Amino acid sequence: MVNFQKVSFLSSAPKLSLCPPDEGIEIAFAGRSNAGKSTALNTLVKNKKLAKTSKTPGRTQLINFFELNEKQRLVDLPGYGYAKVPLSVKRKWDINLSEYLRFRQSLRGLILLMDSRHPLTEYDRQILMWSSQTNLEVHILLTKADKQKNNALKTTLEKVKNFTLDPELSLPSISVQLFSSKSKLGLKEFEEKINSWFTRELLNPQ
Ligand SMILES: Nc1nc2c(ncn2[C@@H]2O[C@H](COP(=O)(O)OP(=O)(O)OP(=O)(O)O)[C@@H](O)[C@H]2O)c(=O)[nH]1
Ligand SMILES: [Mg+2]
Repeated sequence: MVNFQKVSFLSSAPKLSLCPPDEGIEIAFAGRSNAGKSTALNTLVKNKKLAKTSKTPGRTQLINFFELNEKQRLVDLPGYGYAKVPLSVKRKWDINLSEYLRFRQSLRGLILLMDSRHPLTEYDRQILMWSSQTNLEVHILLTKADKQKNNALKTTLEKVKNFTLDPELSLPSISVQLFSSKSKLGLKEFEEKINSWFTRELLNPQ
């Protein structure tokens, strides 16, 4: 079992070439701006102040690395789809994000967060395509589940699951769950997923 509370901030980087050495295992959090990435990371490590969160989209603008131990890191990525950023900045960031996702060797798992009220944006679909091209494993968190009724949540969960299973897209197996940092719904399932990604590699190093 990984001790998530032993986490500490390591460094921030604007792009792949400035990231810390590409060794060990990394699990990154991606998703639209304001989806709840930084909050979910904080919920996982039980420290509300570790990753900066904000009501205003666009809070996280660098790739932030958090170290669990010498070989294991959690990575908070900037959100995409933030309308108020100039197009030129957006384009640059798209390149930086796609480079990180496609070429980072230590990246072994991606937590893709989608607000459960607005899942599967164009950009979410793009990320799923990039991940399938590099065989990157993805686990989807449908966040802010505390903001919706059970029926609506069930429908969203089915819709996203069906999308990942669409034979025309031939995506690799992707797991999906409901999550709330506020009510802690789904926290155990989320912890277990991350744990399994980290520990599997320690048992069967590549
Ligand atoms: N109700 C509710 N609000 C949440 C939840 N998770 C996050 N939020 C709120 O959503 C807002 C955005 O959260 P962040 O964690 O900063 O979002 P982010 O995805 O890191 O955003 P960027 O860094 O801008 O990409 C904050 O006001 C959070 O308090 C949740 O589970 N329930
Ligand atoms: Mg953030």
